[in-house]
Amino acid sequence: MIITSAEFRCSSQKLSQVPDDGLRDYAFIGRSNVGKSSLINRLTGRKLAKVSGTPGKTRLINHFLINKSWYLVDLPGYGYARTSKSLKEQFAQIIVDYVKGCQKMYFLFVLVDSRLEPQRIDLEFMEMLGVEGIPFGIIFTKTDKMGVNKLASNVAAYKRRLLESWEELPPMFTTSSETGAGCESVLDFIEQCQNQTN
Ligand SMILES: Nc1nc2c(ncn2[C@@H]2O[C@H](COP(=O)(O)OP(=O)(O)OP(=O)(O)O)[C@@H](O)[C@H]2O)c(=O)[nH]1
Ligand SMILES: [Mg+2]
Repeated sequence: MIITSAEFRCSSQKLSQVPDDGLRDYAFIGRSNVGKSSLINRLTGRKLAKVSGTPGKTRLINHFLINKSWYLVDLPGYGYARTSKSLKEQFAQIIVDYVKGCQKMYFLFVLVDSRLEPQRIDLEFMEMLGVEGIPFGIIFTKTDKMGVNKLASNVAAYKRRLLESWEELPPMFTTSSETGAGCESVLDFIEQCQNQTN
């Protein structure tokens, strides 16, 4: 898919403020600092989303209108809290409301750092998505930070871990916002979704 236009549409503090125009949302979620905003910028080839080396940069639900026909949605990260907090408390209400309640969210990309072994918070989050029947895929980020062999073995280990509790694996992508690797696959996937009528 070629992106011909990408523009910031709005930042929402709560679900009721999300654009209500029937256009589909493709949203990006994951732990703080995993690279959600960077990937949105790389996919669009524009500096749309705010990026920072300090976790917790994105605090609102940000809608970017793509090709005047669908949205990329940048969400706040989760898991950025003192360890004394329970897992549940590490998910801002805004995220839970959006993910569970947004009718126009068509697909959710869960971003995980390709360098790390499966993290409990991500696995629990995906578990919740499964229970709620929310369609999602996994994007392994920051692949430029390691060699191809290490990446392949990390992804294989992740799949093995998922297959302990899932019958089927979700769609998976490996990306780098630094080099642009894997971005085309993500856009092609969205294009296929856009070609589906429901
Ligand atoms: N090397 C490398 N660095 C990356 C990549 N993606 C993101 N980063 C860096 O990781 C840091 C966090 O990136 P963000 O895109 O702001 O992460 P985020 O997930 O949006 O973070 P929050 O909004 O805080 O939840 C920044 O310093 C980025 O430059 C990547 O693919 N490769
Ligand atoms: Mg961000």
